Amino acid sequence: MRSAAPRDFDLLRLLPIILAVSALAVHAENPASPADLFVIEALARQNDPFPMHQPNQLFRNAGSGKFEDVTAEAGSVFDLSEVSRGLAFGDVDNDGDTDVLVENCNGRARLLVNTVGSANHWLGLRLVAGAPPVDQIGAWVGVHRKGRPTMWRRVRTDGSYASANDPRLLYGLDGSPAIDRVEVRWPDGVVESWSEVAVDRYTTLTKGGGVKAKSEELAP
Ligand SMILES: [Ca+2]
Ligand SMILES: [Ca+2]
Repeated sequence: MRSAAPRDFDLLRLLPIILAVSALAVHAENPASPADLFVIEALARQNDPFPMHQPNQLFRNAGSGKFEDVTAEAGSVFDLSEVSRGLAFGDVDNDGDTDVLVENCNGRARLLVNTVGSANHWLGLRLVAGAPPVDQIGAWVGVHRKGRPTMWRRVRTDGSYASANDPRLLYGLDGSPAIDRVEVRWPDGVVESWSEVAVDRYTTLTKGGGVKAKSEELAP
């Protein structure tokens, strides 16, 4: 086993979905791209103080329902063999890509800082309501762009075992920053729309601050 020092992972323009003992989704760099897999598994060993340790794995979505193992490209942290059980996702440095916290039993937490880069534009949103503002778990948010399918995301923090994710939404915009509007379907069914939302940064959308609208299409 190599050094236990955590290291950045750089998977070049990927959108990971990361799986732990339980499964969850994450958007790292471009949520419009196919999803990849980060797998934490359990394997029992005899006469070992931490018998369930095992290296984690990362899989690239090759499309057509197939995944390829890209663990060897993902940095030395994947050489470690630890008892990983929880994964939490969030953009800890607010640079538009999703970073990953791996939580280990009887061991250090590992923060994997995404170094995928900023070649593509992105949109970051936080959805709140009330005073003090509360994150609106369950809200659906659609980003409408000309000539492209609407990208729908749901505000959520759930996913992996004993872990909670960043409730903010992250959208990859490829090379074009143009957005027609952002449509929010709040948990109580109210629909609002925003036409001016800055890209390449995070923006907080507060319930009541948009234009009341009728949803033109149903969120998934
Ligand atoms: Ca980041
Ligand atoms: Ca980054």
